Amino acid sequence: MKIYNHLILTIGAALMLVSCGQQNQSSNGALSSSAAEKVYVAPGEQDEYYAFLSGGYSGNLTVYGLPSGRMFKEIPVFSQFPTSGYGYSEETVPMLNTSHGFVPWDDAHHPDISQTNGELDGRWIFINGNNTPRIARIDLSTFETAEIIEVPNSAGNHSSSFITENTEYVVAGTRFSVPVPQRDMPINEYKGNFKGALTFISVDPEHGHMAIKFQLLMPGFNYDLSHPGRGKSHGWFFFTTYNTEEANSLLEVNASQNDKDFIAAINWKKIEEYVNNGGGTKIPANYAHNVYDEHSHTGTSTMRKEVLTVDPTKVPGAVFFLPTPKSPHGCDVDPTGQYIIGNGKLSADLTVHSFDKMITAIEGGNFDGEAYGIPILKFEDVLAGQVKSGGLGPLHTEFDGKGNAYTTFFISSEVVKWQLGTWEVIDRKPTYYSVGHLMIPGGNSRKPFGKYVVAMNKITKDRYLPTGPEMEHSAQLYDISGDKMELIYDFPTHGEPHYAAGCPAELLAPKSQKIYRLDENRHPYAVTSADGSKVVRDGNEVHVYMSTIRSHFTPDNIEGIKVGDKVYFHITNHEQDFDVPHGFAILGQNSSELLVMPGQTKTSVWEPKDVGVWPFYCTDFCSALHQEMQGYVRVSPANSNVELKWSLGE
Ligand code: K7E
Ligand code: CUA
Repeated sequence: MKIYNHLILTIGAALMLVSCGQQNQSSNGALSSSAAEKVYVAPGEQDEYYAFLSGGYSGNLTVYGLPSGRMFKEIPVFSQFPTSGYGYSEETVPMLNTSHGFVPWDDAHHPDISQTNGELDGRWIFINGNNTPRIARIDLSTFETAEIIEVPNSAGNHSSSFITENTEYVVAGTRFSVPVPQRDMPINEYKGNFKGALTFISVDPEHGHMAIKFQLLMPGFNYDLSHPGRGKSHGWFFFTTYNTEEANSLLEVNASQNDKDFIAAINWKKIEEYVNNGGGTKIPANYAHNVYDEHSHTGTSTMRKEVLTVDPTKVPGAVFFLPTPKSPHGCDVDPTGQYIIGNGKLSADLTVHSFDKMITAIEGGNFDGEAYGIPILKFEDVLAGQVKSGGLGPLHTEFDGKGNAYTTFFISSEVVKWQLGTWEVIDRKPTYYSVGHLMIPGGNSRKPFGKYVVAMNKITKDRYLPTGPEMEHSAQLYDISGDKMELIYDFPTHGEPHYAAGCPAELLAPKSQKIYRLDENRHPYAVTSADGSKVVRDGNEVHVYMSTIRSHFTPDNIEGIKVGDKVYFHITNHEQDFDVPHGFAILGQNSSELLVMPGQTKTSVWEPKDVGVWPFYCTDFCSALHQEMQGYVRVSPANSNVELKWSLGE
C-alpha cells in the first residue's frame, strides 16, 4: 500500500513537471522534466544521503533518506519512546536524569554531525534540548543516544549544539539570560544583573565523551543561534543576540527598540588558553552527566558539582560585538570561514560580516564604545556586504560549496539563492508554507554536498490529506545542482523539525552496526548461555534472568511470585542475526514494552498488584511462530508458601 501511494505521488509529480518543465526547458536542461526520476528510489535501491531532522517538541531525532524522503528511524534522545522502551527500561531511565529529577521530554532543535578538519566524519551527531538545558551525543554506528550532559546556568539552550571543526567542542548558548547562580530576586531587576552563559563542552576525540570545559558569562542578552568559524576563522565562534535592550516583559515591543543588536564573536582558543593557564572561577553547580555503555547496555547518571566560569572582560581580545540589524536569528558561516551571515528577522536586508575586516578592525582598536566592558566594533568596519530585498523575515542560511548561499524567508515563504561576494540574488522559489530552517548535506562544514536542499516548513495546510486540526509539518526537497532551484518533492516530517544535518550515505551505511555481540555483553544480569536462565529472590525483589531465541522465552513458566514483589525481567536476546529483535510485555506493566536487539539485555520492572496467572509475550513479529512466543507468571498472595520455580517445556 505504501509503495502504491508512493507511485501515485511520484507519477503525479511527474505529470505536473512535464507540463511546467516544457516552459523551462531551456534553463533547466533535458532531464529537468523528470522530477519523479530524481526522487524515485526504486524498491530494493537505497538513498544517496542520510538526513537527520530534529524533532522539535518530539524531543527526538528522525532519520530520513534523500532524495526519497522515506523515514528510516526515530532515534529517541530526550523523550521516552515506548517503541523501543527508551526511557522506560531500567537501563535507559538514567539517561533522562537531570538536576530537576527525571525529565522524560525536551524540545530538540539543532543536530550537528562531528567533523575532522572541517569535513563531516560521521562518528557522532549532537543535538540540544532547549527546555531543560541538555546536549546529547548520538553514536552513528548504533544510531542510539550514547550520552547526555546537562548544562547548568543556562535557560532555553537554543544557540546549540554546534561543533568546532575538529569536534574540539560542542557549544551550547543560552537563549534566556537568568540569575547566575540561580537565586530568588525581583524579575524587574533583570537589566545588568542577569547573565547569558555560553558553554564550551569538550569532546574526547576517541570516545566522544563530553565535559564542560568553561562557561563564558556574557551580558544579559538573548543568545539565539551560533555557528563555528572554520578554515581561516577556526578558533572563533559566532552567536546572534537579540533583546540587547534587556527587557523582561512584552519583548515583542521592548526587545525591538534598538536598530541593531549584535553578533558576539568569541575567540575560544584564547579563552581555552586562559583557562588552561589557570584562569576562570569555579562555582558550585549541580548538573547531570549521563553515559550509556554499549557493552553493559546500561546508562549511568552522575551529578557534577562544579563548573568553571569565565568573565569575558578578564580575557582581553577574546570577545567582541558586531552590530547587526535587527533582532537577528540565524548566524551562519560560509564554507571558507570568511563570511558571517546575520539574518535580522525585522530587517529587509541580510547582513554579511567579513572575518578579515573584523580582524583588521580589532587590530586597529577602533571601537564604537562598549557594552558591559566588551568592545563594539563599528558596523561599517566589519560589513562585507548586504543582500538587498532578499525577501521578508530572513531566518537561516546554508551553502552549496560552489559560492552560493541559500536563505529561508519565513514571512514571504521562500528560499532565496544568492551569491557570496556579489550579494546578488540569483533565484527564489516558494515554499509551502512559512519555512524555518533549511539543510544542505554538509552545509555547515567546509565541504557541502550541494545537490539538494531540504526546506523545513512550519505550516502544512493543504499539502497533504487533512488529518484533523493537527497536521505533521512539511519538508520540501529542491534540486540545486543547476542554476535554478527545482522543487522536486514534498514529504511529511515528525514533530517540528528545526535544523537538520545530512551526509552522504557511504559515510555511515558501511559502518552501521548490525548486531551487538553476545560474547561482548557485559550487562550484570545478562544470560549469555542457553542454560544460564534463572530466577533469584532477594527479599521482595525478584530477578528473572531470561533469554529469548526464535520462538520462545527461557523460562516461560514462573511460579512463586507474590503480591508486593518487585519483579525485574532482565531479557537477553540470544539472536545474532541482523534485524531480529524480540519484544517483551507483561499484563499490567506500569511502563512500556521492551524491544531487545540481538545480543542486548534490557530490563523491565513489574509490580503485580493482584493474585492470578498473568501472561507475557513477544511484541515484535519475529518468526512464523511469533504468536507462540509467550509465557505465564503465577502470582500468589503475599503470605503464600508457593515455592519459587521456573521452567521451559516441562
Ligand atoms: Cu530557527 Cu530553534 Cu534554529 Cu526553529 S530555530 S526555525
Ligand atoms: Cu519474538 Cu516475536
